[in-house]
Amino acid sequence: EQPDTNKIIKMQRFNSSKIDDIQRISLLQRPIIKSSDILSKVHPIIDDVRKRGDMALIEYTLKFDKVQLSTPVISSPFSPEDMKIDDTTRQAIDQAYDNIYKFHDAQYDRSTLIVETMPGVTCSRFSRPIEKVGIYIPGGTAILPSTTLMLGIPAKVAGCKEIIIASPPRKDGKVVPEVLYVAHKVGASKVVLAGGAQAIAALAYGTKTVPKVDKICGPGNQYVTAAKMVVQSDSSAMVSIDMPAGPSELLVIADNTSIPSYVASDLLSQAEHGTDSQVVLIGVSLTPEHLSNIENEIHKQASRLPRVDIVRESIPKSFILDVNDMEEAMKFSNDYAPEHLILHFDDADKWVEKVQNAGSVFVGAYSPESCGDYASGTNHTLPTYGYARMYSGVNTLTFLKHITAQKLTKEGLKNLGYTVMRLAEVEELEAHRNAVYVRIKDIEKE
Ligand code: HSO
Ligand code: ZN
Repeated sequence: EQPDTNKIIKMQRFNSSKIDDIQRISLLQRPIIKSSDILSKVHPIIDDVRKRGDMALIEYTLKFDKVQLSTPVISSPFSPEDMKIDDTTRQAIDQAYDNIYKFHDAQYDRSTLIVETMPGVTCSRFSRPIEKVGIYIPGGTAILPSTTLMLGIPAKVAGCKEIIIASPPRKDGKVVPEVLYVAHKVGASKVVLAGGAQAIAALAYGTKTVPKVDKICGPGNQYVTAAKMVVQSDSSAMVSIDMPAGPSELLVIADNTSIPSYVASDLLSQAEHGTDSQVVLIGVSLTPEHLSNIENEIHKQASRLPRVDIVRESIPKSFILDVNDMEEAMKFSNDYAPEHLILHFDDADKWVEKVQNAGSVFVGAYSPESCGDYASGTNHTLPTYGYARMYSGVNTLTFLKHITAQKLTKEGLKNLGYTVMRLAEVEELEAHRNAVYVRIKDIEKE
């Protein structure tokens, strides 16, 4: 079906004082994903890759990506020829790399936490990197060196021993050179030339050429997400994942101090990701004139975009909600729990403390989401679909785990032993009680 190119590109509009609770709830909801259809497609692929390894991987790449490979993996050191990019791109990647590295390195507390909880009882906690990690970089409608940075850098900072990147190959059977350049910079040991559920299965179970990993991170379409969920719940795969991922989202809160062309540009920057992107504008007592300036800007800027056809679908599914004050705007935003939140009004700083649920916040008129998507330092792999209520975005901790330790001295055991023995008695676990008793008995004899 051809898009109607004469149609005004416009978001839906609602007024918070005119909608009822049911409408409000439906505005807060994301489109329902029919996971059973997807699971029934994903299961056989996973089983097949598990059984037939590289052969299956090569066949699925031919079937889905239309590329015939002789081997599904390339190993480091990568050929300089395959990483060739122009100088301006290299400088941009290098600058983004430095900022993202700086911010993620600062997140890593390498010290050991030591607490003496009572005399002679010392508890500690230290971190260790997850040894082998798999990073999934989607193919699809955009090439994504930025996602390679956002996942590869925290893995490198954490000190993961092996970083394996998986990404569908280009039509010529090669990895996008920008992605390979980043793979090289973060010290990835291999790139698996595969996408979809087949790539996830290869990372989870391993094949002759793909090492099995301990954790799989990275965004992807519904098949990739479903495959991540499946392998995570299979104890024989012994693999964890970062978080469930869904289509990109942005919620902008703007008042009459906002700049209409900026507001429109931010909304469109997320709307161009895919036809299912979710963008929301909360207008805080906007004058009719200010609102129509924003709407005009949306149409004008959208019409000029190379990806106008995507935006023509995503923008009409998105909505503007008029509210009376900032409190109300914040309440809606916290209930929605957006992946990205832009606070576009004069005293935005003051409102950051009211943010309860969001993946990442952009404060003030000069903080477009694009900066966080690419290069300011924060991560762009963030919880969508309302999962910002309980998940953090990818960060250095994503690639680390914590180990606790304790040391009791004789004195410590004397101080704590009776408490432990009593609790073991309550639970009727005599062997537990005894492990303390055999020691206490000796200590008390001294
Ligand atoms: N906004 C996307 C990330 C991205 N943007 C990659 C551009 N490239 C995450 O929601
Ligand atoms: Zn983006």
